[in-house]
Amino acid sequence: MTPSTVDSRAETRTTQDVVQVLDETGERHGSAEQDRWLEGLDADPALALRLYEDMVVVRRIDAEATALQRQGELALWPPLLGQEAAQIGSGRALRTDDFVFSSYREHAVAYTRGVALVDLVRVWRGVTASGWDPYAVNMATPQVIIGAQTLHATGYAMGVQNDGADSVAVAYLGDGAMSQGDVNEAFVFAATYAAPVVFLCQNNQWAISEPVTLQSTVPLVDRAAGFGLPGVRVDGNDVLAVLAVTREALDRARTGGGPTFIEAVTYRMGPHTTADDPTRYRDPAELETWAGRDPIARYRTYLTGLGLLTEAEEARVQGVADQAAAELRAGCIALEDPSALTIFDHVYAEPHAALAAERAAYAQYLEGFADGDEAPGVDAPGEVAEPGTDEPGTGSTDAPTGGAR
Ligand SMILES: Cc1ncc(C[n+]2csc(CCOP(=O)(O)OP(=O)(O)O)c2C)c(N)n1
Ligand SMILES: [Mg+2]
Repeated sequence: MTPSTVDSRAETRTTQDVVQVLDETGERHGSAEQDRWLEGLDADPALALRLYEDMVVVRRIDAEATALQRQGELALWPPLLGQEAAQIGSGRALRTDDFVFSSYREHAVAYTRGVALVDLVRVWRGVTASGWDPYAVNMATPQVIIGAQTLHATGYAMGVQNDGADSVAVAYLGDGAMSQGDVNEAFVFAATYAAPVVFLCQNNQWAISEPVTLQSTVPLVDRAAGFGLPGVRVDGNDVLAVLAVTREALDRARTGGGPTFIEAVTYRMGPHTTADDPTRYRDPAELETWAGRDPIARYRTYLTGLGLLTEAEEARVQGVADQAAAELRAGCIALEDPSALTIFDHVYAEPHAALAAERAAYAQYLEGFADGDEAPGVDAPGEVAEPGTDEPGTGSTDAPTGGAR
């Protein structure tokens, strides 16, 4: 297939159509309308620096998790590299009582919700079916079924509406998800019920090896109007612009104005997952173009220009990032393998005869091995032993659930 370029048809709009506060050089020239949503931030240097720290820390966590996968400690990891501003800018706009329904790449959003670092990797290590308690952080665990979370968010938002509360559901989705039936159904329900939900689409230009031009021949944001959703296209590599448009959309939802669709234009700088090799389908020049739009670099330039980001502060932030990476690694490696029989634990809420029989049969099978529980395929992630041997195989790169490619 032909690699797409950033100038492809769905990307031909000018920057005038894209909300931007900081340009690629880190210069600020937002409008009064955007500045209205950034007032608190402008008055609070600590918050401005916090956004920087967040982005640096999540990039570091992401790099560490990628390394852990390469070292066989995780079965799979979907990197967020390049999408830090889209995730931190939106995540930090939320209130604690808002509820997030994400896809599988939103590690930075999870970080803003207070998800423990080790909980980010549990599921990717294959030691649990779900990484954390959604109600403890008001964020559902990662959804691998493309687009399904948009329906969950819309249903949740309709519930909030019925309760008379003013919290908001936020659904994160990708450019590829825009072609899913579920997503289009969610848009219809959200619009017609004026549900308090924000759809945040990170258009990272790719759905595995398919360019966004195969999802749409017009900018994704233009789809919103057809559903009756207000739509906004934002520079997803501009943390301040993303914060501003998300705050505005949340305010609309809280005050009875219904849903909003946000297209955050960004770029997946790494592979789709650690099982993917983007050099097979992507033009290196495209990566270079987007590297020049790096979300952290431009914000660093901006803060440095304001005198907020001193060398001492930069060193402190790097220290926080290194500490987070060390915590993630230590937590990951200390995770214990569950008993293979726990796979049957949460299939049904009530006891089920057929499942009990399957469980008994599997238990008997496991007893046939000298070390009981240690049947092939339940060793450390990434090591798949051949039946009847203790030798690790070539290493599985599939998702624990076989879901995310
Ligand atoms: C319903 C469904 N169809 C197909 C897949 C396989 N799949 C996994 S990721 C992916 C691409 C999704 O791309 P996008 O929505 O742009 O999100 P991104 O990975 O870029 O964050 C596909 C097709 C899936 N997980 N679920
Ligand atoms: Mg995508």
